[in-house]
Amino acid sequence: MNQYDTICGPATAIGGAVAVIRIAGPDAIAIGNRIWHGREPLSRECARKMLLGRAGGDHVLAVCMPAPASYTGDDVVEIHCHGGAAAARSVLRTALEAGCRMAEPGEFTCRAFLNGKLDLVKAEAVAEIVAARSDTALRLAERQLAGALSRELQDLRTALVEILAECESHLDFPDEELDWEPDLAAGLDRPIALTERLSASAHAGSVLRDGIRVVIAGRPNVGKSSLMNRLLGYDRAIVTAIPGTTRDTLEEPLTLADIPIRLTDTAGVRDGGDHIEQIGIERSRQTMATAEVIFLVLDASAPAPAAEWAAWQQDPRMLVIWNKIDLVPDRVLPELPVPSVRLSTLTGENLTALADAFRQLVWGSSDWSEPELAVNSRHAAELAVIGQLLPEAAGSLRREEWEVAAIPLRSAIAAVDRITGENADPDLLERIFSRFCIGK
Ligand SMILES: Nc1nc2c(ncn2[C@@H]2O[C@H](COP(=O)(O)OP(=O)(O)OP(=O)(O)O)[C@@H](O)[C@H]2O)c(=O)[nH]1
Ligand SMILES: [Mg+2]
Repeated sequence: MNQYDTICGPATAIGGAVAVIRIAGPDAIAIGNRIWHGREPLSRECARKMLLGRAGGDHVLAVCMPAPASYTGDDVVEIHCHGGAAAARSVLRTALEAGCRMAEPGEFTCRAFLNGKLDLVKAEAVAEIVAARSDTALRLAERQLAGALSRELQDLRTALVEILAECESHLDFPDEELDWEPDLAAGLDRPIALTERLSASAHAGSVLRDGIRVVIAGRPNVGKSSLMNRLLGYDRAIVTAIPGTTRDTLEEPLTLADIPIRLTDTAGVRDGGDHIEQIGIERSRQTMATAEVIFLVLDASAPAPAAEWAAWQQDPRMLVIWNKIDLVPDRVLPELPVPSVRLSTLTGENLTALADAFRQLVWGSSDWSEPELAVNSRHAAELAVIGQLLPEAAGSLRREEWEVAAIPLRSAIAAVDRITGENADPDLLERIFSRFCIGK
């Protein structure tokens, strides 16, 4: 990514009513004027005004956002043309012919980062807003973009820098009677607590960003595929009264209890069946092995489950679903050592109980409230490093070993800087921004 090129890319998904082509870089306005023609040329004087004109043979709107008051921090021109692949491509082609280079994935946001418009944590939030699959994940990403996490990290950094400065003045002026902080180690209590709090948010961050893998398992004919269809809200899986209907695993994304999940329906596990069914059953077992949550469906109208399920009942990933209670509404069901719900996928009765039990299983509590912020795995890895370094530094400070204490303090500050992208190395930037979509 060369920062001095003028780049272009589609800022909207192709296929909508309107497509936005974004041009950014030192020649953006000149190139904009080469491909767009209106009553007056694009210039600083018409900043942030929508102007009607023509480009690539189409009637389009153009808006000019001169540096530094633009998303990327350099000159930006956006052309709003008719949506649809051909119309957008035509404008894009003329921009390329007029001297632009096609933007790499995430290159606009990368420029915003390099121009100091946002730190790395905020840049990541931009991608997360685009990728958010639940309202909670979206709000989390919006707060991160607004600076909720950046502020905490800034606080952490400031506290560490102050302690390091004190530590270094002990080294520089060992014999002077300065106004020394009496208990420097205690000054690390708050940074340590903050690091722990941020680290603890990683689980929520991973659940809300990456979602979790949920598998529907059980014997044939208990209603696994019916449950899949009910949760999806449409008939995705084939449902019949014949045991062994589902032969292969079937995966779909959805949101349950505001948690993004990948839900997999599996072939009912039983002995016998033909060769194809046995391959399907082997897949079911493999899918279950890697699942984070297992919905074990049992038929409430059938005799108590066979002993083979007993082992599964010890599994902390398990949520037992007694299905078909419409057939036996008054039946007293056996107590189980794992959470269980009773419902009917046929009538939809009690499905909300499943969402509640699922929320409880994932968050470990029924009164889970949305976190203010949640770190991602990259942040968590650095926070783990900081979490080790700070107690080490505190120990040295208590022993008044200033020189020794300064080493972990410096390393911890460097780790905070890696999170926010201060002095970030190009490989890291490449890794992060390549996950963005083109035009973002
Ligand atoms: N009465 C009643 N019938 C149900 C309910 N859920 C599913 N069924 C019926 O049970 C039969 C089996 O349903 P499926 O969803 O195909 O069961 P499955 O567990 O996917 O079965 P396999 O794919 O063979 O493993 C069908 O005839 C469904 O209509 C329920 O809640 N109540
Ligand atoms: Mg099925």
